[in-house]
Amino acid sequence: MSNAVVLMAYGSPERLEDVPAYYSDIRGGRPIKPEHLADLVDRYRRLGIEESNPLNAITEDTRASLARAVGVPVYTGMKHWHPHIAEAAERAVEGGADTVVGLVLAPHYSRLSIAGYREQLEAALAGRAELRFVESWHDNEGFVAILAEKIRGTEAHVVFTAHSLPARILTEGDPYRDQLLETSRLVAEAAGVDDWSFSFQSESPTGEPWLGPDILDHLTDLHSQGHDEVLVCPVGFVSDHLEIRWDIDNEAQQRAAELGARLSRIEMPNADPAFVEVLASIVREALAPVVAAR
Ligand code: FEC
Repeated sequence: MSNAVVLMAYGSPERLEDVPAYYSDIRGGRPIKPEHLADLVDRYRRLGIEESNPLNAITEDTRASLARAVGVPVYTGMKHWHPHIAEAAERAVEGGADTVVGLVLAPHYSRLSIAGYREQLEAALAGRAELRFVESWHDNEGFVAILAEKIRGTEAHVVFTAHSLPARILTEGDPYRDQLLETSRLVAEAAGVDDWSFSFQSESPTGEPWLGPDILDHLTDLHSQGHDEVLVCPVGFVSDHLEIRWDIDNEAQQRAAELGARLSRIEMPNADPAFVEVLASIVREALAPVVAAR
């Protein structure tokens, strides 16, 4: 009887030449306009990923630290790049696991995000091991405490952010936005911060309406309300990657500069020991009934 963890992340192209195949995987085979591909290649080039890629390196650090913390094999599975979720599942089964914890490095559930990770993992395991899938950990006390620590005492207006999704999720009863607002409220309360708001970021050009407000419009609105100092706390993400280093550090920073406002952001949890301990506690909780039954 043995356990394993499949730790899942979005995935990121390792080299610039991987970007077309990576984008095609994200689009699920639907057509990509050449100007959108060129724009994406340009963003990755300007972040300097030719040599190495921050998201993949951070995920590997997190994986190794989590394995040490829980004393169980942890395999990385990427949704849109290598090693794919199916490869991680295969390694877990080959390693003799009969129970697999599926944990995504994204705290909030949506049918358009977390459900996709689950489907890939379930299909790959194909009943060969019991799956204990963590659907959401947006209100985890330890996670909330880590973020609260990063904004406590700030004089700036705090803007919590997360990846936008197509607006149709609201009519489909998806909990994504409610969970994001709950995390934001819990973090603000724990930090004793009253001056905060929420906005989405990183909308994709798919031709349908996405959830708003987008951070760039939101910064303009905040400026017109007299907020000239903003601290961005991206609650929907946990590591430094394209959506942080480009969309916040570049685009939002530029918009703030145009407005004459100051924008800073919190350090992402990445593979910090306190954050790895939060992940470890989630894994232990998921395995508790299994351990008790043995
Ligand atoms: O650093 C990196 O290389 C990867 C950064 C990255 C993360 C990420 C997280 C989320 N996404 C979510 C939803 C969507 C939907 C679409 C979509 C498109 C993209 C594209 C890139 C990209 N996403 Fe992403 N996302 C990251 C990167 N995302 C690149 C394609 C080009 C572009 O739009 O700029 C639209 C798909 C479609 O076209 O049909 C929807 C959600 C998350 C947060 C949860 C998670 O991490 O899984 C939700 C990191």
